[in-house]
Amino acid sequence: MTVDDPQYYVQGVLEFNRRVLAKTITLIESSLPAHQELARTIIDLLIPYTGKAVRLGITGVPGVGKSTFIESLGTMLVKKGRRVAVLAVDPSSKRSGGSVLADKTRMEKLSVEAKAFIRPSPSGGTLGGVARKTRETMIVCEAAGFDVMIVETVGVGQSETTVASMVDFFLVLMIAGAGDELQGIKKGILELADAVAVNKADGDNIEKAKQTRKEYESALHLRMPETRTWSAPVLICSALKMTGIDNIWETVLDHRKKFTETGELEEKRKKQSVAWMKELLEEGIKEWFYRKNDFRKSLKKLIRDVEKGSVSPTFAAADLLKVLDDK
Ligand SMILES: Nc1nc2c(ncn2[C@@H]2O[C@H](COP(=O)(O)OP(=O)(O)OP(=O)(O)O)[C@@H](O)[C@H]2O)c(=O)[nH]1
Ligand SMILES: [Mg+2]
Repeated sequence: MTVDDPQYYVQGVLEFNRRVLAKTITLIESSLPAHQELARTIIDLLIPYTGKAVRLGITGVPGVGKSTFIESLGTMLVKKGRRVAVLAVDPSSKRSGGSVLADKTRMEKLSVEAKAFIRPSPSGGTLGGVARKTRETMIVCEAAGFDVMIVETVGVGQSETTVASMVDFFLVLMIAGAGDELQGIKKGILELADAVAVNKADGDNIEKAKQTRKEYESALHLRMPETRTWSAPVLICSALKMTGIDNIWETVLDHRKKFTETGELEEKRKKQSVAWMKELLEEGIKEWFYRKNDFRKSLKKLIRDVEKGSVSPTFAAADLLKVLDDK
């Protein structure tokens, strides 16, 4: 089999061949059209082998302890016999030459585990592009037999909504302390949370963490329960001392059990798949549109006209969209 044969990758991934796994992910991350087409075929062939893994998303502001938490949770899960893949969505990856490096060193215990796989965020491009690559990588990892996917993102942009849309369970990490921190949380992020964990509950910080937990509990009570089956609990943990981590994992499993029984998990995943397809479709339409040469010329001219004020934005847009009527 040659390296442009999809079967080479599919078989390698299914056999848990690490070298082929890495090669497949490199294809997914490549921007060459030929690679992307090959990657699409591979993904399509691998999809039937996926769906069983626990998909867990984790967010929190820089410094909250995401990497330390994932290291602790990951090593705990590996000890339980799980295979853990850690992926990241960080569209601002330009800054993260450092972050990737830092994570490699911070997750030093997990990264040497044979049953673990750590892949830093695909770099460059739009959030949509980074998310697509991470979603596809997730599929490849699941097909390879990883049964826990941890997707990490820094909670400072749109990326947490994106990650929440690709996982079964979304965990928001918080830090104990300053009372006004509650106000500092981006509106909407608590809406996404299936659980909140107050991290760094160790040493002198334990009492503060308990206090913060109470504050978040009342903040969360103000919102509607997520579903009839679930309302997000607030937990405390220390990623550093590895306390409370098992409790958080139990919560993830409890959520999974309940959502499986009610059919909500399947429903959630269906919705996510359709939303993903629509996202790709819209992206594709935009790309196709902007690639058209005659369109680009008219666009340039109309931009100048709109700037001058000789044509209204409404008219200009309608005029450009006329190309669609010709088809
Ligand atoms: N005391 C204490 N310190 C912690 C805990 N978890 C993380 N830290 C420390 O907090 C600092 C930041 O931890 P990271 O795990 O790198 O945080 P992060 O959220 O991954 O940060 P970014 O990658 O920059 O977004 C490090 O110095 C950790 O050692 C904890 O549970 N207790
Ligand atoms: Mg980190």
